[in-house]
Amino acid sequence: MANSIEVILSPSLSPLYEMDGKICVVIDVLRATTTLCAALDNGASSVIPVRDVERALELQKEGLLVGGERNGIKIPEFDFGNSPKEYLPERVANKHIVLTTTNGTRAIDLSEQAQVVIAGSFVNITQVVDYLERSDRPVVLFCAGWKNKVNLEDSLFAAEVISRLSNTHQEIEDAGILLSQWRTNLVGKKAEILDKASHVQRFRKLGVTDLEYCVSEDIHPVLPVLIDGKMVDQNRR
Ligand code: 3SL
Repeated sequence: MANSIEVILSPSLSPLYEMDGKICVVIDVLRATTTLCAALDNGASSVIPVRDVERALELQKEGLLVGGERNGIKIPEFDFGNSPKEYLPERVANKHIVLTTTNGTRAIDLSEQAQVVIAGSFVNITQVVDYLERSDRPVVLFCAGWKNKVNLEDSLFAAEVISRLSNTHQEIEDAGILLSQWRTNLVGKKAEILDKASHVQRFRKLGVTDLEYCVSEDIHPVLPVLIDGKMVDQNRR
């Protein structure tokens, strides 16, 4: 029998979903889960998601490197912003990195009831799909969105995962079915769709040039899994 797959299109909807016993895939294509994958693939020992800037600054005082943003802009005291391109091996290898972002780390925080929490983005999509295919637990795809609003890029990723799991998983509610049907009209139109995304417009205003990087498939083949409050690469455990 197929496993079930559900989609949370925005964090504000998350209280409506049961996560107990399920695998939750947190998705923030632009850019938190992409950055998380980049840091782990470039050798970081872990990425520690925290919800507040204040908590991140406390951890920085304890000697940890700290990265992230609010509204797309780096916090002045932080060691890194939220561009995956900043998390280079020479800066992150063998280090624990604290990350706090507007939406992505908040979604991780909200998924704590899940049995397993992993981070997904286009940069590790095959790792995510392979893991879900092998597992026998129900799946929740949790789109981080933008300040509780639905966004195109996370929805696009969720739609792609649903499509790739069509032999093993079945959408059990309307959001998943909606994305699945949307996806059938999308083939070959990813760039066109992303061009309309509100966060891509925001990037343009801020001069952020990470879009192409963040939608490149499988450039960071890691499987970030949350263990004791830290995201670690399952493949290295
Ligand atoms: O909201 C988030 O978590 C961030 O990924 C947003 S940004 O792309 O860094 O602006």
